[in-house]
Amino acid sequence: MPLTVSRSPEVAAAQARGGAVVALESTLIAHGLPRPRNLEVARDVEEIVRRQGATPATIAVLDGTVHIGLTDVALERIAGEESLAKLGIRDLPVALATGGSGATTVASTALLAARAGIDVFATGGLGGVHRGGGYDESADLAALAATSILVVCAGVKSILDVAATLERLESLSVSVLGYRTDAFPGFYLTDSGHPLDWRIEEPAQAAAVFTARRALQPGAVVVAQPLPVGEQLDPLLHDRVLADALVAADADGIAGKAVTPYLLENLHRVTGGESLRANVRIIERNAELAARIAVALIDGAALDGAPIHAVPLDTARPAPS
Ligand code: PSU
Ligand code: MN
Repeated sequence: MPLTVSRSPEVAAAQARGGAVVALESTLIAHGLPRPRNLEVARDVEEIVRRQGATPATIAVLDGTVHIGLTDVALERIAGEESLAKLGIRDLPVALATGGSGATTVASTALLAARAGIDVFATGGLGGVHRGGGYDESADLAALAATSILVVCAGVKSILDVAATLERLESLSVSVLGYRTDAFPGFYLTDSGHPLDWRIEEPAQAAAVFTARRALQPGAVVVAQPLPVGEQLDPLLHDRVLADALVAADADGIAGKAVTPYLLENLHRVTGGESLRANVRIIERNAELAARIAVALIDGAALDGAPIHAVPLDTARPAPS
């Protein structure tokens, strides 16, 4: 059975003319942000991508069909439907075979985007290794290891064990670049406290690394962009509410794919919307950078067979302008 995908007219037109396209995930709309702000953000982020000269492709499964690019009616459905399924890769075949609907995670969005010929994907924070004794590792990590995609994010959600997640990304040979930073971002926080091996300064460098990666083997290039210090969540507030949220999740017996939405919702509530504000800024900024990278990737490809050199990533050297 071939995989049937429905492209929005906008995405189909962009791909037909070889234009830049940016994939956007729908789980953060359906399960990561509260209603009705989530719908505003979903629309706003698409506009940000368009303003950079790229085409947004928000991805979801509706009534058994993969949608690459959503109409406004479909966006309303994703944002508004109570108890919409959260579809990781393992859930996709079930939804497709049974005519189901759901929002796609980083893992399933990356897979579907790559299958649809989209190279660049913007999200908030990746899933990863959860904290605590029980073993919980997001399927995002294995998916990124297997998929040729460039993902722009603000690191991994700070609800996770960041050190363990970075180790897993290394084991899985996922390329990780800091965008204008030497430190891995901490999602709500500018700096997770963990250093990075590679730093880039310009979107074209991200595009060149992705091109080189694709020539080598499948697997993702993660471009980690931090919030500016002035826009991060107050670190003291962050540490206090996160500790409380983790205890509450444990006490409430939250498990499986409910963990991430539970923790995010708890934080948005107890920070009086401060974590939500930071989360929205992360998504907006990442969408903008992803669009600029997608445009750079198209421009690079138009160099007509010119060899693409690995960019100088050494921070001691000045970045090419
Ligand atoms: N980042 C956000 N908000 C989110 C998520 C990530 O800012 O809602 C979602 C993504 O869809 C990610 C998923 O793939 O959480 C990870 O869930 P899990 O930990 O169950 O794999
Ligand atoms: Mn999990």
